Amino acid sequence: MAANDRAASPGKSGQGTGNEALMRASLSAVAPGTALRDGLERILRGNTGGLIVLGMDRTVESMCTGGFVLDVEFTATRLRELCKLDGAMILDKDMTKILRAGVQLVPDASIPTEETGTRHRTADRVSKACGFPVVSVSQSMRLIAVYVDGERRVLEESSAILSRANQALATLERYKLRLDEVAGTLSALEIEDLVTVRDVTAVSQRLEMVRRIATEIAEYVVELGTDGRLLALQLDELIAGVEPERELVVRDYVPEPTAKRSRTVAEALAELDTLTHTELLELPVVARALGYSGSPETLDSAVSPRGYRLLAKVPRLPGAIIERLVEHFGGLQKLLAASVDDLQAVDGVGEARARSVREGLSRLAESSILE
Ligand code: 3AT
Ligand code: 3AT
Ligand code: MN
Repeated sequence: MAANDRAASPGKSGQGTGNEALMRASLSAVAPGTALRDGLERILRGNTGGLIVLGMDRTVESMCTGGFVLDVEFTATRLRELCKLDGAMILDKDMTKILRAGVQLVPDASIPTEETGTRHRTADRVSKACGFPVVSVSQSMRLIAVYVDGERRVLEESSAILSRANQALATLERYKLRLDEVAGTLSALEIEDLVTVRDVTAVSQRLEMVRRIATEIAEYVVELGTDGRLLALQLDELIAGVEPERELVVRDYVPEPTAKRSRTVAEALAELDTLTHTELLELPVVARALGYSGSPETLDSAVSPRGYRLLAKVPRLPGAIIERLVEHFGGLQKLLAASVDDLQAVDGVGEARARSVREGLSRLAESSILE
């Protein structure tokens, strides 16, 4: 899959089909910093080629002819030496052992492949036949590729991946700033009970955009291995709290079910996830994903939050208590108006906790209005 394809539908990559997950795991297994990558780089530098199957089972066994049965511990240097032999190498699934070397692989010739060269046609076919990843090191083109069920990914230099990752990171930073803005506005409007569907939708939209670019960067982090440590730290810091916030907004605003329309929190979240990049840019479409009708009038209609998102900002308040508070009071405005005594009417809320909720909410109200 090309980088562009991935960028076009990153929402779906979060869930990951079986193949996507296996490709990610394989890229992680050959990422810089691993012994396998070290071995592959040595093969490249030595100007030989390689064909390595990352797993052994009956199917692989049935495709093996000739070669040597070894069953020795895997090391990068052994990998490089044994690749001087003609033929393929077979590792165990955990890549701790070299099971065979110098093997001629004979996959079913009826398996279609568009690769050229016997090594690469074989890699493609074997990956399709056995389900294990297959790595090729091309001698003539000097590149390393991973095949997973016929999908081929060429490994790139860390510097090339990093420069794309850093561009994505800069975009993420911009998206995050904008998200913080609209989320701050939403909090202030919630305190004053002036929220419209448009404000909620804008926050959901921005959360989704941040999440998608973050997914893309997380894939670079996998590919970069130890070269991506700094990137991973920056990513974690930027997206802290984004995933919970995404759910809290939906829990606050998903419309009560009516005869015509009903949407659960999980459905709304799934719906947001499936929006294409273009759909995500249109507020009415995002509003519809949340469960609203999505007409222009709807965007300007008033809504009130249940209170999950702001309660989550009160320190040390367990989820079960938040649930009961929302259920008891039925909305943020009532919670804001509740006295310490009122709050204590809720099961599990003693005087100390009632005070801390009261103070927490008052502090949020003050800071939101000042912004
Ligand atoms: P050399 O002595 O190295 O020439 P070899 O038996 O060691 O012969 P290799 O495995 O090094 O053979 O393969 C060399 C090339 O021979 C690679 C490929 O272009 C061609 N070749 C090998 N097997 C086949 C095949 N089944 N069909 C078409 N070409 C093949
Ligand atoms: P290069 O890009 O030249 O490295 P290629 O796909 O052009 O790869 P070749 O036909 O030149 O492949 O073959 C190069 C070597 O690949 C020859 C042999 O050591 C290995 N190889 C090719 N086919 C098989 C196979 N079926 N099983 C094991 N090793 C193979
Ligand atoms: Mn060749």
